[in-house]
Amino acid sequence: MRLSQAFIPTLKETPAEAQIASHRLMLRAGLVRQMSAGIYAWLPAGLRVLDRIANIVRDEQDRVGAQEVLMPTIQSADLWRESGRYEDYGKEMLRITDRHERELLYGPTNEEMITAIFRADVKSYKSLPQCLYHIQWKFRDEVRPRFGVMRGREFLMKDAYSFDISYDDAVLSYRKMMLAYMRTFARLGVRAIPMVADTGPIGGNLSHEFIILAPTGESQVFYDKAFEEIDITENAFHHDDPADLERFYQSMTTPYAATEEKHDEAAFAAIPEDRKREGRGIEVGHIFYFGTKYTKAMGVTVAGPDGKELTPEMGSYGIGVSRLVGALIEAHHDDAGIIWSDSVAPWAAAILNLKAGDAACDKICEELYAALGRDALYDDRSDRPGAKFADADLMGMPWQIIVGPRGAANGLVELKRRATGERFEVSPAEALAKVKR
Ligand code: P5A
Repeated sequence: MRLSQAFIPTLKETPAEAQIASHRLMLRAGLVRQMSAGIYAWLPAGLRVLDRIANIVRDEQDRVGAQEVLMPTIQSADLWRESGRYEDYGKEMLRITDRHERELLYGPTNEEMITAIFRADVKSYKSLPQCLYHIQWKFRDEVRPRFGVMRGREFLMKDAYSFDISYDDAVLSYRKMMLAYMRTFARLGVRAIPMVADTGPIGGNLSHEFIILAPTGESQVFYDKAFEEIDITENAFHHDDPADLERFYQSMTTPYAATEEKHDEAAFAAIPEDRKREGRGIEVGHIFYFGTKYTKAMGVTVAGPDGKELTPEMGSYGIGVSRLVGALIEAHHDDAGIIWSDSVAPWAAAILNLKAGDAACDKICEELYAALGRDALYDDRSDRPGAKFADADLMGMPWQIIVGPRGAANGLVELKRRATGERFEVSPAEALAKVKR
């Protein structure tokens, strides 16, 4: 993308309504604009990040055998009456009436709908296990939407639903999803810690929240240093091996970790002083095991191996895809702006032409831009260098290829790593080799 033609409305001033860094930076870097309270439009740079996050989430869901579907945003009230949640859900649910006076709602989650889809077509234990997911917009009429996309009213969620024939199998599904989540967050460039949680309106008696650490997090969290020592990418846990899943689950649930609601002072006090960790955390995912809560209420059975009908066991698994855009910024930014990881950055590199119109600078920049294609944001504007440096730092691309007249005359460019500030004087070919993702 050429910056001179791009719709990336960056702001110099800090917007007054934004209280936390990620919200300020998302507005200043031109990622989103608020359309009404808690409802955002995603602009080109923001949408690129949202899509990249969704694709990593998708990839790790597919890897553990979950299958993607797409359910509608609008649901019928009758479906929710079957589970008894239509009344229970209260004011957070956006209720709609159509022209025939039929009651509809904008889905805050999809347990009932997926259960109805399963009920219509699955008749035998032979079709199980099944795990289906979608990445779809949700609406929750939060009393106090705030912090930009972190607590929105309309937000993008990945929600998966598992169906198993026994408690033991359901436990395997739960653990497998926990592993998929740890892999997902590692690829997004953040450390997430699973913490025992309340189940709230989803129900059930087992759930874990995935918390990433950031000073502006909504809740106080307490954990053992052990979580900083586990490298999920190096630890080869196989998701189809029950023994590995057991080992993995133990490593995630044995060391102490809790949010303030579930905090146990005595258990925390027992941890050696130098291993105690405390901070603020952001919930980026939440998984639930709730057994037969929905299948029973909605009359779902399948024929078991002995011919008797059995009621499938379920779990549901959520990731806040749009919240993650804000959460990743909370975790990685500095005074100058956003610091994207290579995996989610809207563009792998910014090309900064410090003297647009200079033949040598233009030539090198055009060649770099042609080689990087869609993965580069080319600052071809005729602004002064200071403005270009500031915008590139604000937008946070992991690499900056800085092309100035002095270097260009000698066939050299400067390559800057946004995260560390390191700079290297290299040939354009060397810069390309480093930057390509
Ligand atoms: C699990 C999947 C559920 O809804 N049903 C389907 C279960 N869980 S949850 O914890 O309520 O939500 C899952 C994740 O969605 C994100 N999230 C939000 N993001 C932005 N704005 C909101 N208002 C919001 N509410 C929930 C969180 O990341 C949460 O972990």
